[in-house]
Amino acid sequence: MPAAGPTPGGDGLLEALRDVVGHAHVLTDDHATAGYRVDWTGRFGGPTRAVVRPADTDQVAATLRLCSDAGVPVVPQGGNTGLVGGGVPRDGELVLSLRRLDTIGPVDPHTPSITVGAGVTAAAVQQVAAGHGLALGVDLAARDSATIGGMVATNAGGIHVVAHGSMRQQVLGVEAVLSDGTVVGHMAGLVKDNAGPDLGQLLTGSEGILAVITSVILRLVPRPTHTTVAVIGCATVDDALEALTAVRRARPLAVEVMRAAGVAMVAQHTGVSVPIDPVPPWLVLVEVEGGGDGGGDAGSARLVDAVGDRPTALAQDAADARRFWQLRERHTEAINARGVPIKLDVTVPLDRLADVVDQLDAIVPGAVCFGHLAEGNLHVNLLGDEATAANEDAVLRLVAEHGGSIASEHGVGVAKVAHLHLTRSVEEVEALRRIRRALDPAGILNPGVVLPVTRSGR
Ligand code: 2HG
Ligand code: ZN
Repeated sequence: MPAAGPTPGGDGLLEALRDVVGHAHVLTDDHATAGYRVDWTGRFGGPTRAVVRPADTDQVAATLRLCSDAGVPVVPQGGNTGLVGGGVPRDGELVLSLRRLDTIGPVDPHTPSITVGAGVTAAAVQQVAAGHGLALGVDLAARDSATIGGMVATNAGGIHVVAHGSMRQQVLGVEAVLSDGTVVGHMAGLVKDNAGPDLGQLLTGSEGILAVITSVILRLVPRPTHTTVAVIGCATVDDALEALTAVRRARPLAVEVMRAAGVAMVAQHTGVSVPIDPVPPWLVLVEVEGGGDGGGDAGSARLVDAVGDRPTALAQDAADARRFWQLRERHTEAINARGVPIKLDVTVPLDRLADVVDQLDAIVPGAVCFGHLAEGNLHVNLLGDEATAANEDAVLRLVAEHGGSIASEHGVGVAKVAHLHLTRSVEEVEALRRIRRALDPAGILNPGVVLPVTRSGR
């Protein structure tokens, strides 16, 4: 664990910050800042000058104004569930924790939508939305800790993208603070609003380099009353893709993919058994709306129709469904139990997936590979002797050569900065840099994240 940064006695900035957020919310000692300084993977992190915990937008604005004036770099942080090092300090930056911005509601049942503070967790939104028969369209394994501000800032994806899109598709309004303390945002919450470019969409996926998100209006979707979950065994990648195409007709909420070795590792780690014996090389987990009864359009009937004669385990009850999902969602934790991985999060065009997997197996045969099949989003985790910079480079180049993306849903953070050029042109990166300069002239917001730092330090 990296040590806390120096906190010089009588530091004028820290005193001024204490005046803004209160003494108890400027953390400087090692113990208090520990959970803010290292990311979930244990791979990224560093010392911090202080962790500042504002309670509202005004306090965020005052904090940023002080930091801009002092030229002190700031790392905005939500639930600290990121996996690419974009929300933890690297070199003494101040951590701006948004978790106390946890106002939730109101719900507009007609649009339908909900207004929430940046620090509200995905699980909390789901809980409030459920009370209205609604749901947040994005769901992910880190739901209990991941905050809405962070999820918008990283355009989080998760397990329901096939049905509802990623965070970008849920965002109807964003309030944010620029580095000089200016509050910007459009919180009308209109579904249709083409009165010029959409600043909220610009900030969605900007990873804290353009502004600090303080509040969001999110679209909600109808909450399914019943769902059916199945695990389908597939012999090859092509077979899994055929299953995907068939399953799309059943209007899936989720189509996830796992491999035998990864599933065996999760089963061993969690004690959850694999529902298909013998375990097939590829396992596709599908969830569709609708339960087991209700005639031809019931979820189970649509699924059975789609899977053909592949070996399939159909969840018989909620406990089965939970077990099937654990085999998928607990990959991350099972991987971490084996050591600190290099996490690659790539999109591969579906028509190249079989080729890419063949070549991947030649480069890193031990990689733990799973993900969101419908989007071609593979999570390639390198462990042990395979967790090398050379292998990371080879995998990302392979993906880029096949027209994929080197950062599918976790973002660029600091982890992928050196590889950004593989899928973003020089002109694109320069355009982003210009936008950043315009919005953050002091250059204090998350330096070193997304964009390579230039010789001028910007
Ligand atoms: C998931 O889909 C997350 O479970 C984490 O995006 C992926 O641990 C990973 O590589
Ligand atoms: Zn994922």
